[in-house]
Amino acid sequence: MTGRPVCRAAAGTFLIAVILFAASRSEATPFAYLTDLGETVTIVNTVTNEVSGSASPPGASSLFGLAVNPDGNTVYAVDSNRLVHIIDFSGGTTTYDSINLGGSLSPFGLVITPDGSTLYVANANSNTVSVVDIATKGVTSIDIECDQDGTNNCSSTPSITVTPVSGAGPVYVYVGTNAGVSVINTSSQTLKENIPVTCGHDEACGPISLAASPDGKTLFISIFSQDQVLGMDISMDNVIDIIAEVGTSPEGVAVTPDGKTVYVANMNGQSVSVFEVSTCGPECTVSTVSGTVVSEPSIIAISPDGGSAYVGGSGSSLSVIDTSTNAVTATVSGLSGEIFALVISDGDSDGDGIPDSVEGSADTDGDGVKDSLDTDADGDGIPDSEEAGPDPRNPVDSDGDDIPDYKDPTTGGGGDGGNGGAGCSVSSGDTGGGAFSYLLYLVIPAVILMRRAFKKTVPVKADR
Ligand SMILES: [Ca+2]
Ligand SMILES: [Ca+2]
Ligand SMILES: [Ca+2]
Ligand SMILES: [Ca+2]
Repeated sequence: MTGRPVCRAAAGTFLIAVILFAASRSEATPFAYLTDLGETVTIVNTVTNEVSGSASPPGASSLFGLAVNPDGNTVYAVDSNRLVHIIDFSGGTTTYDSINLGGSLSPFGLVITPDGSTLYVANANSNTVSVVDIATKGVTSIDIECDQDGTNNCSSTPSITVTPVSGAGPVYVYVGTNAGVSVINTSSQTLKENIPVTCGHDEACGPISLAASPDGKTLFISIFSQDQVLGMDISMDNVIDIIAEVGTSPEGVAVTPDGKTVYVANMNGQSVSVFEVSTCGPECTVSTVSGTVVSEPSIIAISPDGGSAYVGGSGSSLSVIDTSTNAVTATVSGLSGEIFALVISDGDSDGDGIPDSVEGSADTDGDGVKDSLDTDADGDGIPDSEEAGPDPRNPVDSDGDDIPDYKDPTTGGGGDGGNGGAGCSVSSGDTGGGAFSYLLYLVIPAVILMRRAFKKTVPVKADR
């Protein structure tokens, strides 16, 4: 099945620079951004777990999907006026711009490619995905050809995600439809294929939410009506298996940045399921997060260091799960309403130059402070900022054991300290064989979307 660009929408844009955002906002902090079908994007500081401000794009109406640029400074949101709002926080001020998608589209879900160049908008009820070139503001459209029965309803509430978010290889955009999964090849910007998802008596049971593993090998698919999560093996030609029986009515799915753990928000089950990917063979061992989560949990996102899972539902708060204990340990309150979409930007919480997504949430030296907040992660007296070397996104690993010097107590502690990790004697420009590239762990771009149409109905599980 071959996709084709079907139209070129008018890319009318307007630029309005406004400074409306007065709340404190440090570039170093990872922020969660939320939409709630209103006219504002709410901003939550993920270190303090408090609402730290909001952004109100001019002309916005019913904001839906969200994405954050890997640079961490720009947030995009689509709305019912068919605008892609561009909210730029760089330089300590907030400026707004927008791109008109044109036509009669109903933009719903939004993702950005890992290189930050392109937005993909899943449109409701039109079987199309709009493609926005951020640099040129050009808009094109791809027919995802999921409409097999002529009713044109295969994409009533399409979910969307992109993979891989780290590593090399082709980048694909996955769109969940009522019929299955549509795959877009981002290099050719064409439809690659449609993969049907069926349940029970060959009835289509469309994915309600999608999340990709950071390495691009697996797509996790929640099936609301079946209380199941499917795993699609991308590297094995998109073979789909049932991998997890989860709580009642699963919606939002999220994968930790290390790719090891999957969290699932079960709306009618009033619970969050969790499984380690290593237990899946193919069926995974599923456990339930302890503690009380928000009412009707339906969306979920993981902090860039992997240490916290944020869960939203029908109320005006978020539950925060500590991923090291899988217990609810905090609540973000004071949101403006029911959440539609949630994304979290990367940051540098301890200001040592190494992004949270690189540092992670382990506590290497066991001093009770996780690495993303510890300026001397291995406790050897040499600051992380020195041991990391010239490229903090690819920190120096002088002994080549895949443990960077700033986390490796067996290197860098020679006592000569000095400048730029001189004790490690690695030539600059060579991060050593086996150095793991964290470069594109920057953001968790999966916009986790709800389908409120299902909300009040507890589905009947089909016979299998
Ligand atoms: Ca840091
Ligand atoms: Ca520590
Ligand atoms: Ca150190
Ligand atoms: Ca090492």
